[in-house]
Amino acid sequence: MKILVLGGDGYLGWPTAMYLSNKGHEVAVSDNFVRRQYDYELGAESLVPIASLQQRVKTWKTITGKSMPIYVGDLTHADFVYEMIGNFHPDAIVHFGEQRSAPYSMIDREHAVYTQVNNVVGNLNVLYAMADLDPNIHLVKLGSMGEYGTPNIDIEEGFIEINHNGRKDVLPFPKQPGSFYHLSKVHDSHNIQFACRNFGLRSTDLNQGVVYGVETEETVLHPDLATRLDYDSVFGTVLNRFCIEAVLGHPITVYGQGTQIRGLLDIRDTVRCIEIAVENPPAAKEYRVFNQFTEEFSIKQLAELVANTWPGGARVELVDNPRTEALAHYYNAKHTKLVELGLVPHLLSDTLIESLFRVIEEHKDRVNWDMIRPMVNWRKTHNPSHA
Ligand code: NAD
Ligand code: USQ
Repeated sequence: MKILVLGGDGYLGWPTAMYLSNKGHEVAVSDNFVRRQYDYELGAESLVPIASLQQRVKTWKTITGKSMPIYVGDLTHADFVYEMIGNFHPDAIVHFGEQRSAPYSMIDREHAVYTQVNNVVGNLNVLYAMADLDPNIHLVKLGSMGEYGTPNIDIEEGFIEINHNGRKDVLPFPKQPGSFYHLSKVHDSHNIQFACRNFGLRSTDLNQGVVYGVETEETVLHPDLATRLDYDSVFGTVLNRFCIEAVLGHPITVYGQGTQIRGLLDIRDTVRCIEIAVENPPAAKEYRVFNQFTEEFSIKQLAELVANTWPGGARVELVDNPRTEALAHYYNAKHTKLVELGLVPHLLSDTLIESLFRVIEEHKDRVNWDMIRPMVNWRKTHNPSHA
């Protein structure tokens, strides 16, 4: 298949592009490099050094003989999106190309507006380009488990049957996201579902949990093929951060009491889930939702697991929670559809987080300790000068 990977320079987009290329698909990657720009803005950097996208693609070609065209541009520019899709003619578009940090979206008004415009407008341009150029293209869109929030009932995969006043219907599962970033994903989901109904598009919305790990079969082939690993409190995600904190000898920063529960998955399962979604497309006009995670953990469990696995041991510190999120809550989210289609999960208990520790050890001297403590607070302070 011809597959266009949007956000192909990112943490997950780059390993997915190589994985799909290795499986024999014809892959093109697209990015505007804004993720590298956020690093300059924050004074942060990937723990693992990363090559430019051009160098990555060149090394990939040298090692495997496979070409990977690059489209450089911003998805919020419609002309760019139309030209790219018209030029490459993909069978499937895998859309990773959004601002993906909840704390970044909560810095202030400007960052909230940027996040929602970037994500919602970019996604809308992709939907319109598909409708105008080829409604048969399958959009595989990265959403988030955080779209659902933490309701006091089981979370279904996208839809729930509701009985109300003697009538019943199958309706989108209620959404109660916890940041302006997560809200942008909810808006995307609604726009995609409407575009399927209205323009006859087909799409898979993947509500992905928190990803951990940094190595896939492809990233380890050469240092130029490595993907980024974020540890700063704005872009670093929880399990990656906890492992880095342990190796550094920094306390493991559990927000609140650590009783929050989240769905997680290994980066090797992310790339496989995308392959499964792409190779099993929905029917024309179908909008479907898969919950893409493999296991649930409380944040405290993750902290203890890391502290007990790191040979030197680690101190767990309960930090004032900078976020507005439910602490003690019910959580039981369905996640069977990808397994039914062939996903065999890498479970955390069988996974060598030792391999993550090894990569971190190798690069620990690059860490800027000032970037670890939380620096964004969800509860906006009164600031009349910015009214
Ligand atoms: P990332 O920030 O590393 O990668 C996203 C890429 O998209 C970046 O390279 C960025 O430059 C690019 N991009 C952003 N806006 C763009 C625009 N307007 N035009 C062109 N390119 C643009 O993020 P990631 O961790 O690889 O996440 C990829 C996707 O998966 C995101 O949509 C994210 O919401 C979702 N997701 C990530 C995780 C996780 O744990 N990392 C979990 C669930 C869902
Ligand atoms: N947390 C800590 N300590 C830390 C960092 C995080 O206790 O040092 C806690 C947070 O309070 C939160 C949980 O860990 O309860 C997860 O935080 P996170 O930063 O790992 O994940 P989140 O902000 O939800 O965002 C990440 C990705 C995002 C994706 C989402 C999937 O950045 O792109 O959509 O995971 S999900 O969480 O399922 O919504």
